[in-house]
Amino acid sequence: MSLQWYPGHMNKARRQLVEAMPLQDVVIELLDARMPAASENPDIGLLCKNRPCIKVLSKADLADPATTDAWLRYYASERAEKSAERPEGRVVAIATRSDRAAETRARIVELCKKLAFHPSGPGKTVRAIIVGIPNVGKSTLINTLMERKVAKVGDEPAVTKGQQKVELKSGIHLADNPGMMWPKIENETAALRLVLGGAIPDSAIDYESVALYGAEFFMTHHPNMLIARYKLKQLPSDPAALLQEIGRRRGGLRRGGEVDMHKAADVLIHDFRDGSLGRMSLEEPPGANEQRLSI
Ligand SMILES: Nc1nc2c(ncn2[C@@H]2O[C@H](COP(=O)(O)OP(=O)(O)OP(=O)(O)O)[C@@H](O)[C@H]2O)c(=O)[nH]1
Ligand SMILES: [Mg+2]
Repeated sequence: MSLQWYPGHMNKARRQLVEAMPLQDVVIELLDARMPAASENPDIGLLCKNRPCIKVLSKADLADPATTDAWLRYYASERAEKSAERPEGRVVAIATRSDRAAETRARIVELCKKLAFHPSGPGKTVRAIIVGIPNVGKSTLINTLMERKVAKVGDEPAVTKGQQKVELKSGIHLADNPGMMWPKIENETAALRLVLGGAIPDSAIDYESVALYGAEFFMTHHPNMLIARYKLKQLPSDPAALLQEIGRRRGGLRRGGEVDMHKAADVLIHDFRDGSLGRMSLEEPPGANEQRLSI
């Protein structure tokens, strides 16, 4: 199975990114801290590879803290290897969370100035561009950096449809971009994770299969979170049985007692997305305990 979701405004956003790139000093690429690999758009990587990049692991408040630290160590060692051969494309990674706005602001401004590609000098304007997949928190970051709401934010993919430019108090010129996917997502696991995390509309893929994937992952790696959240006496025998149980306990029963599986899927997926199940990561960095998190 491969997944295609590439609405027209993303084509336009891609063209704008190609045009804007030669003027940029720094790229700020947002990745979802719960799934940094699945949320890394290879197309964006190619378009931005000759510019210094701040990889921002957003939504770190929803991810497992130890796994996020492992990802930061991974990017730091990768950077050490790559920066020798490609100094213009240096990479720095930081993790951000919505409840640490002041820290995020200070760190990003400092890094933008430090990494700026074009020669700096008195009065020189630093230009930075924010890129990433849909719903990863780009516009939220713009608002955090501006210290007020200038960009529309929403908990669904493709809220931002056009480029928006702002100037920070520090003098940095910043451009927000619409979330960009790539034309065809070949990796089925990555596609399931992206829908589970909310980067792709629920309608783009069979919703129940996403919930079944999530159910299997949570049963394998976080059984105690499921038991606590749904007040289960024991773990059901398989993912479908878990959805049945959630449906019965959370108002997903149709007349006649049959479980509405779509409703049950909705409950599980949203409990993951908003952190109600608990803080968890779906991926570990290559070489770490990769096997531990795979199903
Ligand atoms: N928990 C948590 N939620 C966040 C964080 N950053 C953003 N969000 C939420 O994620 C959702 C998407 O945020 P946006 O800033 O609109 O995302 P975007 O990348 O601009 O999305 P598009 O414009 O659709 O590409 C919103 O509900 C935000 O409140 C974060 O650090 N932690
Ligand atoms: Mg946006």
